[in-house]
Amino acid sequence: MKNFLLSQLLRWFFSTNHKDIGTLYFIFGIWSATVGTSLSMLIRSELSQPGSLLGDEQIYNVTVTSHAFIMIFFFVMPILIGGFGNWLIPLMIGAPDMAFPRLNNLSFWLLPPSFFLITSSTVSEQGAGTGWTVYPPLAHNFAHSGPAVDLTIFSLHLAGVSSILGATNFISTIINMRTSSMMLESMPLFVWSVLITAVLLLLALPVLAGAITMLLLDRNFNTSFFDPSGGDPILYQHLFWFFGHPEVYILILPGFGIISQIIAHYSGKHLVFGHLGMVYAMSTIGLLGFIVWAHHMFTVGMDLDTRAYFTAATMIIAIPTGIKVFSWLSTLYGTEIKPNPAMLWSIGFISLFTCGGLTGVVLSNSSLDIVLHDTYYVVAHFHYVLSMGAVFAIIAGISHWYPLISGTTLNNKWMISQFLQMFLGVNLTFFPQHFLGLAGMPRRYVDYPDTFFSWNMISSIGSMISSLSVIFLFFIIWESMISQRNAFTLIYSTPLLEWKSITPPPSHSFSQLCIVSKES
Ligand code: HAS
Ligand code: CU
Repeated sequence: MKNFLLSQLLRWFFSTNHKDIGTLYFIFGIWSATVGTSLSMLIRSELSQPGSLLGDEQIYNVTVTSHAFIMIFFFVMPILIGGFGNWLIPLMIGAPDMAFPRLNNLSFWLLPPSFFLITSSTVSEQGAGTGWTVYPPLAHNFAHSGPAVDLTIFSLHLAGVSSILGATNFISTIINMRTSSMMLESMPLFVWSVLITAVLLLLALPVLAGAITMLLLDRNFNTSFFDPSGGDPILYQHLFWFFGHPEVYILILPGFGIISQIIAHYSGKHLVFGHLGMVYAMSTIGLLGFIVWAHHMFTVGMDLDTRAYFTAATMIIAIPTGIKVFSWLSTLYGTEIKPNPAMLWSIGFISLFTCGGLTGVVLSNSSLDIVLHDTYYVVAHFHYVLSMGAVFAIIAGISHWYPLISGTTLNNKWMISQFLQMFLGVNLTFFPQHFLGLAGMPRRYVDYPDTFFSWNMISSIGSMISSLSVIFLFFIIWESMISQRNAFTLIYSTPLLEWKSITPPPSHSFSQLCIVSKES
């Protein structure tokens, strides 16, 4: 028994193996997802009808704040980059492990303390009700006294260090450890997506770290960087969004990569239409992501020229994103689409992400945004690209690679019905929020006038349907584990591009990881 415990301790706590660390990220991310979803249910319960449920505005704001932080930093990022990235990148480029395995271990183990700090913040004094943007002066010590905001800042510091270390590891691995015949341009699109994401992380996160450290100094050491009397609160917004906008592409790019792999696979074409174009599209999105940040700040009193610039620059991102969407569709063109779970989630991703992207283009018009800023229209926009973009990509990836990761298979019929249920749930939740936003319902408010009742009630019912469908997903995963249907895993290499190298790729350099279960 003692030996068993010791071996488990060595395997999981001190692990340097990319698959074990990937598994830890998955477990941690799924755990965080349950916490984040619970918080979202609290929000939707409060808003299901006018009047007060929680009975306290600050508690509501703390709930919204930690919902956002947990979903972004402890669910989507760990699963997409830590989980899928760790599991798949070394396999896809034919490397034995990540470049710095012990650093990889550290990247993961910084997250649980970070999570501990964010949860501590919610129960310290009145909690941090600042929203995930942590804007001063609300986040200053005269509006949020007590340790809650400081704990939030420390949590972000740790999560940031974890991500920066992870990013350096991915960049080093992908640049240096590819099998000798794998040229950069022939790398699988998921690998490309993680490489670009890692570069974004490396450039954006230090700016966030700087901004929140300045805020920490303001709060505790009498500096006045962001103090309205003497300092400049708008400076904080610039710094935050210089990180914040690239961050939204950090959340979606690995999802793009996953969808590309799945569509290439199930279309039977092995390659996405316009492989190289996809690489350029993702790089362009990454690059442009750094020069559009002030579209989050149109209402701060910018001059017209600046507004015109940020509107135009933002709109241009629709072009590379359109290239991606139309390349996926062109890949699917002429193929027979069998209704399997991974494909359903991918097609759901393409259609709903596009809806969210289009409302983004609406918001990028500064004159419209002056009206729509801080309304539920924005909430609808970002949940279409996140809850139905990033989350659909995650579930698509789980459906596709579950047999590789677990060695067992999921029940396909249940997965399809779970998809239909969740598709209904999320659309019912977030589509009405466009109407609420257009009608002027502000975000981050605990209550609303009676006129907004119907759409809010429908939204809350939708959220219940999607939560139930998530529980169904957990049941399906549990069932696959107890039934132990062994996946017959076949990992084979497919010619990615016409390999331009003189030597044929060695057998361990898979461009595509593919699983054929016994059932199919
Ligand atoms: Fe966004 C706010 C604009 C993509 C996430 N976004 C947010 C927030 C989040 C978020 C979390 O300009 C709220 C932050 C907060 O807490 O305050 N967003 C865009 C634009 C895009 C975009 C233009 N967002 C994302 C992605 C996210 C994300 C991806 C995460 C995964 N977003 C905004 C703006 C705000 C904003 C404003 C601030 C609002 C405010 O007031 O606070 C683009 O990257 C989307 C490109 C995708 C498409 C769809 C596919 C393209 C096709 C090609 C043809 C389309 C064309 C356009 C030519 C466009 C199919 C024609 C246009 C028509 C309308 C017909
Ligand atoms: Cu943005």
